[in-house]
Amino acid sequence: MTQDKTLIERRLAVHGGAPLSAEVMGIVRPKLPDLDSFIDRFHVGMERGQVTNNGPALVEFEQKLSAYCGAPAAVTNNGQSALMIMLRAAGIESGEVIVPSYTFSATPHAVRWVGAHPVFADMKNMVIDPADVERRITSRTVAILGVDVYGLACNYDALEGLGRKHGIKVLFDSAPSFGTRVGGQVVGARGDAQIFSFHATKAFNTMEGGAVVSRDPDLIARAKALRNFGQVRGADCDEPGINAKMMEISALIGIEQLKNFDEVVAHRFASTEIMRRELEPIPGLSLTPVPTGQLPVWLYFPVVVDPRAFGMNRDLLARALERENIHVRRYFELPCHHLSCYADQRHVSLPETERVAYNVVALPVYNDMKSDECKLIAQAIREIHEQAESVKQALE
Ligand code: T4K
Repeated sequence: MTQDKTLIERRLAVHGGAPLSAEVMGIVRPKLPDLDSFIDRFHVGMERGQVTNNGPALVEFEQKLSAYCGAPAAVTNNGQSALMIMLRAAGIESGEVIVPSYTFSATPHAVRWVGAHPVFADMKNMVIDPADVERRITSRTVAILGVDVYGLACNYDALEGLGRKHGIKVLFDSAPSFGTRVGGQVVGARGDAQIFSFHATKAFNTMEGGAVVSRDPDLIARAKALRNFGQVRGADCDEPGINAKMMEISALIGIEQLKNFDEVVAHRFASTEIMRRELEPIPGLSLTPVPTGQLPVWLYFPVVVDPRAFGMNRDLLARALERENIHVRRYFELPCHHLSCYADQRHVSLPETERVAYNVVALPVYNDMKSDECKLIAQAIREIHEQAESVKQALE
């Protein structure tokens, strides 16, 4: 039996075989529109000399974005500035804001930058756990800032309910989830406001970019002033703002990206469903369930590894995959309560956050992913599991 098995087993790259993927599969494969689709309009802007400061492309992109999300939008130069502006425009300048620890550092940093204090809550099924949020609400709490980790929308209904019950703001850092649908509706108009990132690593890519979206027109008017130094009437400012204006070139790219973005979202979701089907039978892997009625854009596809059942920990799996030319990431390998700048909360109890953060691998998902690529990733993981003992020996 053993001999037969050896005969059919592919020689893994860690054992000196050829990598399963001939080409390097990076963690992202950014997709930008064809230059020809917007270069004429860019030339016109260049000739006029207007390349930023609320130019015609920005105005058009903002209108189209609002229509897509079903709520007014203020476009910015990146997701981090959108976050800071959203918090300020929602009146958050002090007090405590409850955030997940399992997120990119940008989330709690923005809270600190506006003068408030992040309080970390635990997670469930990849996103902030509303039950743990409620346990952490005190008289000092001014807002909840949920995060749509990996493009999976957090539990908007439950968090909005907590906001109403306790009289606090509910905001969403939806940096990775532009295009995700909940109940058939593209996200953007939930809570008091949401933000998005259009960074080059995101499914919706304007090179750098972001947006604040809210049903509250006053909040959006304030956000638009804040992104332009706070200016409201000519040079006059009601409050100090920053420079968070998007350049015309990014807005032109955004207009093009919007044209087929629903198809992109559906394709990314379908790609992850292929991976889910292929990975599900492999022992020791947990895949995040998608809540009923949600169509996530899935920025990456997270897989949580149980080292005992899988045969090795996620660090070794990541290294073995890299040898096969498949690059994965350990997002967010340092949960935010373990960052030095939040050392005051280092000992807070967040068991699910720690379990996921130290055992997860984020698999690549591309706008133009081929089904063969999805199967290849799953095949590599299955084979590494099947030869776990010798892979460990080769790597350790
Ligand atoms: N809130 C949340 C929850 C977020 O996740 C983020 C950002 C924000 C707020 C703030 O939004 P922005 O201000 O960024 O708009 C990335 C991104 O820089 C960051 O946008 C993202 N989240 C974060 C989770 O990840 P890195 O450190 O992973 O990027 P890097 O440079 O290692 O690149 C990753 C891969 O992408 C590499 O293999 C190279 C490739 N790549 C990268 C860039 C920049 C390209 O192929 N082309 C490129 O232009 O941070």
